[in-house]
Amino acid sequence: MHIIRKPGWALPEHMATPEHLFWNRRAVLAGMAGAGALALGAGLPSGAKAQDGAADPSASLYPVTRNEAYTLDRALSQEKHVTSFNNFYEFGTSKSIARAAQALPIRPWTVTIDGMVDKPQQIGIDDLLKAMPLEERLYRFRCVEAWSMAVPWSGFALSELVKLASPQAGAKYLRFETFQDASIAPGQNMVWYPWPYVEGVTMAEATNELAFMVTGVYGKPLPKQNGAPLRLALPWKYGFKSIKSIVRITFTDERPKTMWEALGPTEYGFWANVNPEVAHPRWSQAQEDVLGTGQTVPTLLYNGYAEQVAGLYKGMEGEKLFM
Ligand SMILES: Nc1nc2c(c(=O)[nH]1)N[C@H]1C(S)=C(S)[C@@H](COP(=O)(O)O)O[C@H]1N2
Ligand SMILES: [Mo]
Repeated sequence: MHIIRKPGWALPEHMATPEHLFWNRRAVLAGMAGAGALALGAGLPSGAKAQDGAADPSASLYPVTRNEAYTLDRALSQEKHVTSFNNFYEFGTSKSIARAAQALPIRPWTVTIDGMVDKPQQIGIDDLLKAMPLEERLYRFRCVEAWSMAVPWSGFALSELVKLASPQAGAKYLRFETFQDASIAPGQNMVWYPWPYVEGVTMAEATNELAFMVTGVYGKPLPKQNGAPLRLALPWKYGFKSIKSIVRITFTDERPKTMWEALGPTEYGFWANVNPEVAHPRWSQAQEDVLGTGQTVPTLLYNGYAEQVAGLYKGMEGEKLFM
């Protein structure tokens, strides 16, 4: 296995509460049964095969032109690692959910844009892809569990979706919601999680140049295990902010209650900006294991994006910006 060596405290089960140590086993078993019953999932030799984009109706859109403003000082992670080492609790709490995630139907896929906007709408993903200017960006990615990767995402600036929605003056936040269907996603039978997965950003964060809606990776449509057909990427924040398989985006004047904040308010806050000097209550954030390399490197303030985002947080010293 390529899976990086990790101390026990960093296992995903420890992201939440202790009863999971018992209940997860049931959920994992349920997940295996679900995937086994699927013709598509069964018989796949590996997670890496499971994201073949050939059947995806958006396949002909990729690859898209790389935006050279967003490149990296480090090697890209290998595709096989990015697409087979995942966090997607809807499909189980282990990293090996790629096969189970193939049960998610991604067409038709409707995204609801609502709340405090002049143009509320329900838009099919293929219409959204046509309306948005697609580009590729190379981004760092830093999980709160102290591992990282470097990824060639395809997609569009979140600011373009904000324009499409035409927010009203009072809108201060965007609230994102993942699909909810426990018949597809066995993890959603774990009833102590406040499903659906919810994340949020401020309007200033949403319109920051770095905020990116991801629809593809490695020059192909996004694999289901990575959050197809639409996920968020906020490279200066911990990975749990990059919500997957989004069905609804609500503009609101209330700060969204995120799923991880609801589960562990003292460990996973709203801001979740990367800072090597502010430890998680249970582990250091000073370093990160680079996925697939066996290397550990120092973590950077705002994950290396301070220049673009530090200004967003001026005058907010009283807030817990780094949790
Ligand atoms: N809906 C949903 N989105 C999610 C998660 C999840 O469990 N469910 N996990 C988050 C976490 S903790 C991480 S690190 C990233 C992982 O993305 P990847 O599997 O593409 O690496 O997805 C984030 N988005
Ligand atoms: Mo994460």
